[in-house]
Amino acid sequence: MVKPGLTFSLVTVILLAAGGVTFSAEIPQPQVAQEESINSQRNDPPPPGAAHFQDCSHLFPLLYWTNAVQDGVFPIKPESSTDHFDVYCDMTTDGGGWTVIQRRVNGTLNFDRRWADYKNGFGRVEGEHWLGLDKIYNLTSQNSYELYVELQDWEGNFTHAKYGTFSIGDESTDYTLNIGGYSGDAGDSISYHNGMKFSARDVDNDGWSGVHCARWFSGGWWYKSCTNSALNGPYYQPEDYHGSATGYGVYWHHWKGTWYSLKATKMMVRPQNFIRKL
Ligand SMILES: [Ca+2]
Repeated sequence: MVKPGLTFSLVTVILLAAGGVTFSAEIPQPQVAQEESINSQRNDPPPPGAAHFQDCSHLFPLLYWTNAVQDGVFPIKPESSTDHFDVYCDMTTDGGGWTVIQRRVNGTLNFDRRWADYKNGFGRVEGEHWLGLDKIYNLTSQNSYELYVELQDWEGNFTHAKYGTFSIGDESTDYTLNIGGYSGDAGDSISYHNGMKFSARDVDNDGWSGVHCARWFSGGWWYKSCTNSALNGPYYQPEDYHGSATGYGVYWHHWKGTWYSLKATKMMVRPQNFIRKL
């Protein structure tokens, strides 16, 4: 798979140009599915070179120049993280280089959880998961990041919303959301939440006194009063969902309306200065 010497030196040049990344010749391989949750401790040493990749975008040039571009699970270590951890890298959507922070595909994972779970993350990165607010902070505080939201309905349609600016504060700010610069075809259902703190079923930081939005919508989010989007809401199979008669599901108001529960969602981040076309 590895191209001969010329290409390899190009890899080194690109990685150095991308931020002085120290390069070791080992290419982290996508890992096979393992019975390990986000919260479990990793006692094994990091794979060679793994600790040098701050996110999936830093790994992308290496995969590109070795003809190994593919989506998969890779270990990364953001600058402010004390240890490496696994993430799912989307290396194919919109130029690739995306680090996935949230994913719903089949409803097997419960998202109606407490603050500690949203802080630390839950699920398995190769399937449905929430990466965790601390890790999202570690990622988005090391550079200027953008956010890509991909949505799928039950008729097979995909749509997306992209935000040129995305970061969250650390826990001392209750993970305050900083978002802007919408583009895409899904409609803008998150800018409304800019500047809001995160809420979960046991923590009410929303902008509506007397109402606990995270309990009402059954999932953690940056609620205001209350929300234009609920990507962490309850997951419904289409035969079980009957709009307002059922209640709030997984929705994005500006695409399918409030009373349509989506089939799949994916949220992922990438540095703004990522070079799409090498
Ligand atoms: Ca409230």
